[in-house]
Amino acid sequence: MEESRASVMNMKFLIPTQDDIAKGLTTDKYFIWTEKVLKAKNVNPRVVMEVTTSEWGIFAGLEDVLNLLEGLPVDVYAMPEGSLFFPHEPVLTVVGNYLDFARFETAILGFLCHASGIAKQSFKFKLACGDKKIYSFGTRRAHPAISAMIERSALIGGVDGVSNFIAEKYLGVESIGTMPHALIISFGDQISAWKAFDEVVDERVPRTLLIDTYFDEKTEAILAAENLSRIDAVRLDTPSSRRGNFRKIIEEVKWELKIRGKDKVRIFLSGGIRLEDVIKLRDIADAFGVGTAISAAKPIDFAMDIVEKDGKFCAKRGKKSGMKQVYRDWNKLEDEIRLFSDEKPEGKEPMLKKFMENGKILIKTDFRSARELALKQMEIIRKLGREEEFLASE
Ligand code: PCP
Repeated sequence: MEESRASVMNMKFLIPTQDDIAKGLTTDKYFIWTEKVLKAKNVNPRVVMEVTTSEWGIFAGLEDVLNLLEGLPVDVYAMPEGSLFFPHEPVLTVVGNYLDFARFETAILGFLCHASGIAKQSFKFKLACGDKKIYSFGTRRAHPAISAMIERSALIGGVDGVSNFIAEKYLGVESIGTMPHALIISFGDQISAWKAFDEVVDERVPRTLLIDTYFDEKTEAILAAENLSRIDAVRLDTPSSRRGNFRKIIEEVKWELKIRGKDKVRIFLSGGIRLEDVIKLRDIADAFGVGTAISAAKPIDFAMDIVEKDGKFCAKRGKKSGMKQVYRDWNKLEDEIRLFSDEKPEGKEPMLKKFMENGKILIKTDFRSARELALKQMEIIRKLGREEEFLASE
C-alpha cells in the first residue's frame, strides 16, 4: 500500500506548514502558470489590485495578510479589522509589481473570506441578541488547525466569549466552559456531577448546570434547585427530537426555579442555535452557545482584481477602474467611494489606511480594537434603528 505523502513527509496531520503558506505554496495552480508565462515574456506590470465583494460584512483576517506580505516590495492599504464594509467597497488594496505577489492571491483571499464570514455572522448574532450573551461554541465543527482564527474572528464580530482553550495561548483570552453531557454520564447521575463540578472547579467559574441529560429539563431544573446551593445558570442543550415548543419548556424551567427561590438563575441555550432562534428566544434566555451557525459561516466571496496597470485604468467587466478610497459619514453610517486621487468629501472620514509600505508594516493590528470598532458600529446601527437591514436573511 503506497504511504500517504503526509506520512512520507513525517507529518502527523495533513496541514500545510506556516512556511508553505509564507512561500505561496497554498496557491491556485493558474498563478504558477501565470508567473511562468509573464517571466518568459518579461511582462511584470506595476498594478493596483483591490479586494471587493457584492455583500456587506465585518472585515477580518488582515493581520495574517500583512504577515504574509511582510518583506515583499508592495504597499498595502486596508480598512481596519472590525470595519463594517458595504457592497463593492475596496477593503484591501495592494500596490506593486504583479509578479512580486501574484501567487499570494489565494492565501490573501482565504484569510479574508473565511475570517470576515465568521466575523459577519458573529456580528449578526450579537446584534440580534441585544444585551444577552453570545458564545462561540463551534470550533468542533471545523478543522482544529483554524480554531484560533475562528475564535479571533468571532471575537472581532462581537461574541461575548469563546469555548476553545487554544484562545488562551494565541489570543490571551480566557475561554469559557460549562459542562458536557459526558461529565454527567461519567458520574452516572446529575447531582453527583453538578456537586463534583462545584467542589473542584475554580469558584470564579460560573456554575452553569446542564439540565437535559436523562430527564425532562423541568425535572432536572427542580433536581438542581433542591440539591445545589449555588446555581448561576442552567444550560438547555435539548436534542432536536425533544425540542417541541422550546419557549414553553424554558418558561416552565424558569417558573420551577423561581418558586424555589432561584429566580436569579440564568437560562443558557445551546445546540443547533440559529439566528432566528436567538431572535425568537432572546426575551426569555440570557445566553446562547452557538456552534455551526458561526464557525461554519458562509465565507465572504471577496475577489481581488487589477484596477490600474502602469498608472492606467484597466478594470475587467463587472469592476470599476482606478484606485479608490471609501469615505464614511459616521453619524449616518453612509459611505461614498471616490478615486484615491480625488478630493476628500466634507464631513466624511477615509476608511482605508496605509498598513504597509514597501513590505514594512506601518500599523499593528489587534483583535481587541477591531472588536471595539465592530461594537461601536453596532451601537450606531441600533441608534439609527437599522437592525432589520443587517439581520435580514440574504
Ligand atoms: C455541543 C455543545 C453545543 C453544541 C454542540 C454547539 O453539544 O454543547 O451545544 O454546536 P451546534 O451549534 O453546532 O449545535 P453536544 O455535543 O450535543 O453536547 P455536549 O454538551 O455534551 O458536548
